[in-house]
Amino acid sequence: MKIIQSDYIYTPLGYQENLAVAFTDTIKEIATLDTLKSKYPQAEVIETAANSVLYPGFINTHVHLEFSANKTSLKYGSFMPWLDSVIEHREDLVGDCDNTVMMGECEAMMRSGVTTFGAISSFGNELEVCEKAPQRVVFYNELIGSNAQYADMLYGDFMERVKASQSCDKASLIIPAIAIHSPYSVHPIILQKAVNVAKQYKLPLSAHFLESQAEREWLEKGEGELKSFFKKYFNTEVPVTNIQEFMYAFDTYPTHFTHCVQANKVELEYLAQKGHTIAHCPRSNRYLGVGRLPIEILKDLGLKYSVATDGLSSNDSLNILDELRAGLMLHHQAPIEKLAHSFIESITSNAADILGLNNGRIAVGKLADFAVVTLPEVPKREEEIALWTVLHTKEVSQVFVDGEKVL
Ligand code: MCF
Ligand code: FE
Repeated sequence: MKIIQSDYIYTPLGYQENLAVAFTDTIKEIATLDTLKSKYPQAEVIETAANSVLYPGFINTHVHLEFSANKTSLKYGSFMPWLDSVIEHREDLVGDCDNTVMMGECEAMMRSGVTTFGAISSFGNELEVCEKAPQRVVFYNELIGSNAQYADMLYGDFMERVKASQSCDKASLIIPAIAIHSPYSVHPIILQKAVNVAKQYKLPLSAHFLESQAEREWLEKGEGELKSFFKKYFNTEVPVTNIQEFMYAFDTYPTHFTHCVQANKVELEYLAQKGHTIAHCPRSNRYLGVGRLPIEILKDLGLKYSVATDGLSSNDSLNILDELRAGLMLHHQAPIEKLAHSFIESITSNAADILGLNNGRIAVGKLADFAVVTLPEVPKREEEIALWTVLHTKEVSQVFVDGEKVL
């Protein structure tokens, strides 16, 4: 048994003072330090610095580790030139991205307090790193392929990767999962098969959806910049699906849709009604010039979102607190204190609910994943702790995963 105390604890009831948490790999009890010490006299007591806040470990629901080598290769500014540059540099970038580079990025995420991340994997190359990484990893095996001719082969390869992630050692904290790349890049036949696999094994399911204006135009009219892209690289001129058909394919299984920046109100309402959720990537959206997700309307629609970093293919760091700070700037019209609260919720309890994990909250019975944030001085008002956390934390001071101290 371990006991950790800090000046504040972020609980489902808000920031609470003068409490401590007793835990093994799960949270056993929350009470005053004296109470816990007398109840568990053998427990190791963990100190935290003054002005520390104990958070449930942060969760980054959407990241592409295999693009971790990108710094100045991919073109930013708008979506299609970016996609062209991915095609041009993908091989080199993936080749340059060895286990050391990827592990470095897992550690960078950890220093920002991330104890769980959702890794989108195109080739399965990241599995070894994700097994060794200290964090829990929702390992999203990506399905991609719009050409019916190669669909069976691609699906076969995809299923091999799914199986490999299903047979990882329990101690690796790998959670197998499925990612559909996008409506423009996945043939509806294999899409439905993959959704059925997710349903059968109850695997977390995710898909990039309505990220750019080009995607919308292509799916709606078979026109726009994606038309010349498909003509050039795949010698086709008709989309394999449309917005509705793609969305309906997920009707019976709650899915985490990434971006949705170009979704209209009716589509967002539909996603909400079916119990789906959104991964919101502020910096990726800004760097690829795709627009702003109107997060201010999501609450009324009952649509849950997480804030996530996406990969270094469309970002400058995988630090989740860098992402929240960028989000505060992107959504400049929103009341800042409330937004900071919503963001913290989005990377803790919301993210855990979205991924179906028993963490993300400091409450009895939850998994003992924690991040300790140390504020530079005494917070003068409790209602601003979320904001000060986001603004002042470049790196957290301690991290625990599954009850073990990893930082
Ligand atoms: O989320 C961003 C932008 N939207 C789509 N895909 C990706 C993102 N970052 C990396 N990707 C990957 C995707 O997983 O890019 C590849 C896919 O494997 C290119 S799709 C031709
Ligand atoms: Fe992505």
